[in-house]
Amino acid sequence: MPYSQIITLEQFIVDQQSLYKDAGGSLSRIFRSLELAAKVVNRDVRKAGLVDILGNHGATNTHGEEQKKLDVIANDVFIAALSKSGEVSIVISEENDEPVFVEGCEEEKYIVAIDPLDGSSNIDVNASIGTIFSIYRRNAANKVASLADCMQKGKHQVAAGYIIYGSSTMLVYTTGLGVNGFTLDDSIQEFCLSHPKIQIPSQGKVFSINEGNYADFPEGVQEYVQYCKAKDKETNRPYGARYIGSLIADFHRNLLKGGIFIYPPTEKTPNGKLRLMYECNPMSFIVEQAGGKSSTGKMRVLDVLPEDLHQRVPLFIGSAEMVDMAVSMLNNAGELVAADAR
Ligand code: P6P
Repeated sequence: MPYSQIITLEQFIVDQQSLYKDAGGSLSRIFRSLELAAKVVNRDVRKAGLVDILGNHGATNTHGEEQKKLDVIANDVFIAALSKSGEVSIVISEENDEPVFVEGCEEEKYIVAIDPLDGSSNIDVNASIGTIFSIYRRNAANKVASLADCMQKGKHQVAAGYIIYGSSTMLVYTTGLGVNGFTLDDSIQEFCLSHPKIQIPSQGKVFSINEGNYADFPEGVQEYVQYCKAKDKETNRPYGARYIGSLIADFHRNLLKGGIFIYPPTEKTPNGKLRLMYECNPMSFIVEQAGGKSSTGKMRVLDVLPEDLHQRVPLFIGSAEMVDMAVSMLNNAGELVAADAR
C-alpha cells in the first residue's frame, strides 16, 4: 500500500476525536502516551533473548506470582508514560497492590487500569504476550481522585484496548465506536490501520480452555467441553482446541476468526483466574463492540460492580452464539462452582 494511503494511529485518533467527545484532546493525549509506551516495550520484548531481561525479577506481585523482568519493565514504562501524559489521576496495575496516584494530577479526569504484560509465563518461550488497558472517566463531582472513583462497572469504560507482541505487533482498541486494529510498521515506527471495523463471527469453530483443569470444572463447563468435542457435521463439530496460555493471544485469534475463550472456576481459582478491572472488562468492552458476548457465567461481565481492585471473575468470552450455548449449559447444570465445592 502506498504510504499516501496509510492511516496512522495518530491520524485516526485525531479524526475520531470529535466523535468520542474528546474535544479537549485529553483522551488523545492518553492514547499518544500508550502508543509511545507500546513502542518502548515492543523494542524490549523483541530483544528479550539478547540482553539480560529474561527470567525472573526475584520478586512476586500482589497475587504471589513470580514477576518476570519484562513484567517490571513494562509496568514501569506504561506507568511513567501515562503519568507524563498529564491527563491521568490514577493508574491501577496488576503489578501494584495499591493504585498509583499520579503526583500533580490529582484532579485529572481519567483513570487507567493496565495489565502491563499479560501472558508473562510465555516470555521465556517466545510465545505471544501483550499489554491490556482500560480507561474510565472520574465522577466530575469529586474534585480530587480517590479509590472510590476506580470502582466503576465495566460498562462505564470510555476506551479499552490491547497491544499484542506477536508475529507482528498490533494495537487493537475501541472507544465505543467499533473496534479497529493497527499494525506496527517497524520501518517507520508507526502503528498503521490494518484491521478496520473488526467484527467477531457470531459462531466459530475454536474453543480455548485449559483442559488440564477438567476434573475441577463446574458440571456445566464439563458438559460444554464435551459438546465442543462431540462429532456433529451439521454444527461443524468437533471444534478445534486452541490454548496458548496467553489471554491476549487466544482472545485476538478468536476475535478475528470466531471462537470462545473460557476461564472457569477451578479448585485453585474458585472465582476464575482472570482479573476483572484490567483483563476481563477491557476484553469484554472490545468483544461487545465487535458483536460478541462476555459473561461470568452468571451475568454480563460489564455489569459487575467491582468490590476489589484485583478481584477475579470467571470468563466466557467470544462469538455470541458460542457464549450463549456455554451459558445455557451452565444454567441448566446449576451452581457455577468448581468440582471440589460441589
Ligand atoms: P493457566 C497468563 O498468566 C494468564 O493470566 C492469561 O494470559 C492466560 O489466559 C491464563 O493466565 C492462563 O492460565 O492457568 O491456563 O496457565
